[in-house]
Amino acid sequence: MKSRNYAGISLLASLAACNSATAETVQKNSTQDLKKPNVIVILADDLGYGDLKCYGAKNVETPHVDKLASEGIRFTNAHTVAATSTPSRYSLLTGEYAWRRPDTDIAAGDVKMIIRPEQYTMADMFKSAGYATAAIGKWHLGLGDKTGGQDWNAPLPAALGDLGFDYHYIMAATADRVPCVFIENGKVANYDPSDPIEVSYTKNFPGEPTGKDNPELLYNLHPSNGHDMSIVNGISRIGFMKGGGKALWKDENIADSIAVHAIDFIKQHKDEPFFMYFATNDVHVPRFPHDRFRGKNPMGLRGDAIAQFDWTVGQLMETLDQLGLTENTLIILSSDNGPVVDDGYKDKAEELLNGHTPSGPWRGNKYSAFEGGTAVPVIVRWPQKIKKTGDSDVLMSQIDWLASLGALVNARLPKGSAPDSYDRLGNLIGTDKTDRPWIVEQSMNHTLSVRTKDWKYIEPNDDPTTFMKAEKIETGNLNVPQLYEMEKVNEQENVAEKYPKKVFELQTILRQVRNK
Ligand code: NG6
Ligand code: CA
Repeated sequence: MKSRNYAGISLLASLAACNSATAETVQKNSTQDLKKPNVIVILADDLGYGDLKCYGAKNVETPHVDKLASEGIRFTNAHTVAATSTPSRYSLLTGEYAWRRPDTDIAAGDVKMIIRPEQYTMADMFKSAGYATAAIGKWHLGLGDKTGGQDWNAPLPAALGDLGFDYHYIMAATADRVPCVFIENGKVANYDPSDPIEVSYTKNFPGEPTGKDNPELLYNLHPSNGHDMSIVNGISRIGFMKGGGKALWKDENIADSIAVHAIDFIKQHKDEPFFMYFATNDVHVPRFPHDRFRGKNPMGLRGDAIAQFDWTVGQLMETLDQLGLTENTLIILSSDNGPVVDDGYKDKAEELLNGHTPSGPWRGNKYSAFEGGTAVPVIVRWPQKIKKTGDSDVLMSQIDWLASLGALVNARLPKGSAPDSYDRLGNLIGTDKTDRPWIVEQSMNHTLSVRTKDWKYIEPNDDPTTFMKAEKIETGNLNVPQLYEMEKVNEQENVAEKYPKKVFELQTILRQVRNK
């Protein structure tokens, strides 16, 4: 790693220096513990900082997640790398900032696999340390080796087996994007040879109904913005697809399907260390929870989807309990980006908020350069090691999880891999309260921000959209530098002109990170 000096301080080097101490501590501890911990990363979709009861949510009960938090550490200043799914997940799984690559924006359902097979991933890291590895749930990082025109009726030429995952059971993209099928180990799960699958993101297939032309065929969840292409299970989506037959998922069963596959994986690997990347569809649109969760709280479908997420977490916790694995399993629970209320379907999420604030105290939501885009809940539980439970306000970014978990399992990361990930294991398990000196956040339009404990700098950009009308979200875009005093008034007053030296300092960090 190159390091550059500014005013006598090498910012990147100082960050690197923090790491080695933790690594040594971990090495010493881990030789005492013969059995490596299982690691489960639970990643919710679009779950906001304020969407869990233990983070102050109104109108919804989340008893399982609350229990997890009460038995571990609840982080109050933790961030995703990006304010949308694809770049956020790319960064989490590779330890490389997504903005270093041009092809990591919100992915269509027919793009080729974005993480290249030769790239080092979190799964590779665990595999190298002797773990069984799995990815279950939402993927949204492309599959196969060509964009558009992929043959979904044959084994995919590139899939998660090439990225270090021994097993995968995933949604190809998102629930609102075709193809609406699960992929199991590189093939459509429950493939139905009598109804071959065709997918296009450019044109419809002759005679196939769409939400735009055939709204009478829609179930009672109509689009409010976009989402008016192919109709699958009475819900119109982004993109066109034909066929699928019995392989098509039922939206109300998605949570059950992924829970069942996760539980099976845990049971199969109960006697060896395992790593599971478990990414729920909840609470992304279309919100279509199972009947068991419908009508249970005043927030309607969005609240029901949060309850379904909580149930899913409970299922994993119960399985670990039954198998006696709770003590030595490290669970990290978080979200891929901040929350959104109306994300394109008329599900009454906005009308029924009833005083609930999905992003908690933060300004902005999903997509935004403001904190609401990337500030998310993070809960870490590992009963065997984390004895001091409670809150941690340490500044944290998901970019560091790969290197930190690598330190945990004594993995040797190959040179050049996970270039932006630093070992902050001590932060993650509560033994080190030193803040990361800075983190970098990415908004939907690639505006980068630098956040320190006390400050936030948002770089100027030319995008004239300051407000996304359909989603009712403040983007944080402005054509001049923005600087906020975080500890004082959050992101309310732009003080860039008042503190030019601070602006310069944070710009310098951004320049160094960009040029690394
Ligand atoms: C947007 C979609 C939104 C959601 C988002 C990706 C429209 C109008 N909006 O383009 O519904 O799918 O992409 O969300 O189509 S993410 O959490 O997977 O990044
Ligand atoms: Ca998301």
